[in-house]
Amino acid sequence: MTDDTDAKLIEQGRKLFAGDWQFIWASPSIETLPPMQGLEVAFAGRSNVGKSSLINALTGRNALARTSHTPGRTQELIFFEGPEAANFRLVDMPGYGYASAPKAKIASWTSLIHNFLQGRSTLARVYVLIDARHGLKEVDQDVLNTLDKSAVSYQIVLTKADQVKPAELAQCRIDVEAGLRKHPAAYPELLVTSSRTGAGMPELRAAMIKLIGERS
Ligand SMILES: Nc1nc2c(ncn2[C@@H]2O[C@H](COP(=O)(O)OP(=O)(O)OP(=O)(O)O)[C@@H](O)[C@H]2O)c(=O)[nH]1
Ligand SMILES: [Mg+2]
Repeated sequence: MTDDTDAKLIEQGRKLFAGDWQFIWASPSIETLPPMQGLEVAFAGRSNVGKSSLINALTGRNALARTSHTPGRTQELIFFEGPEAANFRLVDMPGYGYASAPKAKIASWTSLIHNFLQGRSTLARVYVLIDARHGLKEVDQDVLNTLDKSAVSYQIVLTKADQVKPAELAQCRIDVEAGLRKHPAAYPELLVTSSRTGAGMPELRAAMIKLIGERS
């Protein structure tokens, strides 16, 4: 890609995400999803990794998605819609691997996440968020295995980059990239972000513009 196209995608991304974003739907179960329409991009990851915060940082809105210090804040699939003409939605997912939740709840969230990731034709990409302080865990591998079996393209996004030193971040990248070699369906490159500083947001927005271009 040339620098010119890069700059163009970044500018288009800025515009799309500066537009009007709204909450449209919350699904506690796979039976209550909104009708499929346009394209969707979902944010998956362990509890507390920063999925809801990332949606707020992308859209430049403080409280579009609800965030919390305590894990388990998002308990449903939450759909947000961008400017009408774009026909593009973001899906905030419940976190997985939240150990202190009741067992039945964990089981129902896990099946909701796995079912959604496998059976939604409007789902154009899944961003799997990994905390830059913690790296890939076994529960992440389970989700990557599910994604490998589905037809959805997915990419890893490191979060909370502001919380680690450059050397730690570099090591985390190396470790996650090594872990991804077992997952040929994954995008080999990682995106590095911080919702706190805004790092990586222009690139992530541009990646979604590129995706919309490829899929329409
Ligand atoms: N320092 C820092 N903190 C962050 C960042 N992103 C999120 N956080 C914090 O991490 C905590 C969890 O953020 P959420 O966005 O609620 O995480 P989540 O993945 O949606 O969590 P669940 O909905 O419980 O699965 C909050 O206290 C956020 O302020 C970041 O980039 N940097
Ligand atoms: Mg959340």
